[in-house]
Amino acid sequence: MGEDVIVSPDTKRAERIPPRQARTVKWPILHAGEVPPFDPRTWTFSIFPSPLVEPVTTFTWEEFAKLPRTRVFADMHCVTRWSKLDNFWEGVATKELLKHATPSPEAKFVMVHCEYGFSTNLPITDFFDDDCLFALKHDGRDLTPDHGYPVRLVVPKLYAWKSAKWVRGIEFMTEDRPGFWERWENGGYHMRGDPWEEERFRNHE
Ligand SMILES: Nc1nc2c(c(=O)[nH]1)N[C@H]1C(S)=C(S)[C@@H](COP(=O)(O)O)O[C@H]1N2
Ligand SMILES: [Mo]
Repeated sequence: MGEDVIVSPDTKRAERIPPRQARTVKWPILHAGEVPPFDPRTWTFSIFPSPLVEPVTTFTWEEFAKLPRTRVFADMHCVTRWSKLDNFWEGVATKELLKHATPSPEAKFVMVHCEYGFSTNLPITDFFDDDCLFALKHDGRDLTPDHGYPVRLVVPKLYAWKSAKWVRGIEFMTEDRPGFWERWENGGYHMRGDPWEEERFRNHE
């Protein structure tokens, strides 16, 4: 592994499988709804207009694809109890966005918005962690449509439902708000989702 690869801290644990998870070698595909089409002429990535961030920015596909890339080595843990170790991601670090827009200190949470209305919420500190990125590639190849092509978020330290596929934008928030899987009607998944603490469901808070 080259020196420019960020190794996610959880991969350095002596025991890399969180409690009550099992290792999978294949890569399962998991999402609600259909796989969206991708049209590079109309695709955009938006920082949602809000008094919490300046300036308001929208990237075209051409612009987003040209942003500097980072590489992250990380494990992935789905709340349905599979863990896929040794993933090699390439993409745009979430921190890269800070070169284009400045969130105010009142921004404490981020909502990640995806195709077809999917969303997921994160504390801003988790979102801007060093190993958090908008991935375009996995193990050296473009993401497949099923796994989020062209761009997905990867948040190694949290359960994989926070690693939103087919991302189209982010919203800064002062207060936390549930995303898709976090809503009661979709299962009431945990607002944070730390696999090491087994933060699976909100009603276990
Ligand atoms: N847009 C979108 N992203 C999503 C989901 C979804 O339903 N919609 N499901 C999440 C869940 S529950 C998991 S476990 C991971 C699975 O990623 P994979 O299909 O690439 O393994 O995607 C996450 N990202
Ligand atoms: Mo999941």
